[in-house]
Amino acid sequence: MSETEALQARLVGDIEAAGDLDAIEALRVGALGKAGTVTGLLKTLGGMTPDERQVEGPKIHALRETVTAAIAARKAALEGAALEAKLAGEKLDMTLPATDAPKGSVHPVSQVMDELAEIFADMGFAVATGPEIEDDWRNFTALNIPETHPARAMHDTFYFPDKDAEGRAMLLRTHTSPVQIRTMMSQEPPIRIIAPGRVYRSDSDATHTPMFHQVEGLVIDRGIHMGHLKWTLETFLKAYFERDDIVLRLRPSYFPFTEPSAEVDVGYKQERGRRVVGGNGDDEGHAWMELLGSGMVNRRVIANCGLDPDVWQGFAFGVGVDRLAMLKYGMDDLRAFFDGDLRWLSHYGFGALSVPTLSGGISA
Ligand code: 2U9
Repeated sequence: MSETEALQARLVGDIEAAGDLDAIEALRVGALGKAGTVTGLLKTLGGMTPDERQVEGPKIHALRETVTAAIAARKAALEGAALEAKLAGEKLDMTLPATDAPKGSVHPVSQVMDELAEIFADMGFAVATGPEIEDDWRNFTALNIPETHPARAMHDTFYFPDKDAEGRAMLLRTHTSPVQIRTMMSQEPPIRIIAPGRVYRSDSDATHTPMFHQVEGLVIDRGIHMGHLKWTLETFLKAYFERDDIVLRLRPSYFPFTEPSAEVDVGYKQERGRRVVGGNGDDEGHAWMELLGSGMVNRRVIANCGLDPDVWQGFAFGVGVDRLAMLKYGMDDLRAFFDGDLRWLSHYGFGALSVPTLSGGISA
């Protein structure tokens, strides 16, 4: 074996046995660096006769090529193995929750709306929604609210400057009732829906904001009476406040869209500076608080939607969602609901994964 062949065998053997990238680099410097063994052999070419150079030149150049290729191959193998090891150790479970990412929370109004949808779904009610920009026919006329009714005054309603294509005045809905009008005109009875959503009134003080949230309910079927209304509201409030001792008091009232109409009071007790719903309002230490409006749907409203009021009857009710949230979760200022203050939201907000279910607990 020539000197060149012996050197090649030794170098290739060492390279293939190199355990890491540092060892490879040391071998490269030792062979191909300025003072390297292969570089040294290349330098001997200058001192050779042309005949010797003709024989030795190709051998030494081939040695350099072989050693260079062996180093590159071993380096690639080691780098590949290092990457595999790194990937195996860096396994990322995408199903785990983020730990130090900033946390958002579910607004109490959204939470309460989810609770309402869950409670009413259990009683067979679907959730209906509709546009917040409405026309005055669906918002007022269809609901038996005459032109002269105070609710129509510019003072309470946000009107748009232009009329729609049919010449109807456009406005921001003042209640969610136009959703029920749309449902009655597009669906065959029986109807059982709740309509939760934003409503707008030109009103602003400690207990009124220009935008607030309502949920209204509507049942249309044959032979519906006030007993169905009272049972539904009682069952709803027991589920919502998560207690069985809810007592209702229905007081005669007036709304253009219901006849007869009733204001619904609920018994409560003052405890540690806040109202706690429950008990008979006439009992010692208790009082009544007005909570909902309700009634039998006015037959004129049923007829306005193209249904025969001698065949179809129904009941309806309405309640402020913000008010329901304040009563259950103990907030005292309505305006804070719409400030977007992160400290308020992190205090009163709900975890994104705490979805209300009847089986899992409504507000658990
Ligand atoms: C149709 C027929 C009847 C919905 C009703 C009330 C009584 C009511 C208020 C409660 C507090 C509004 O948010 S609040 O200020 N609502 O008193 N709402 S009956 O009656 C309807 C709705 C639609 C077709």
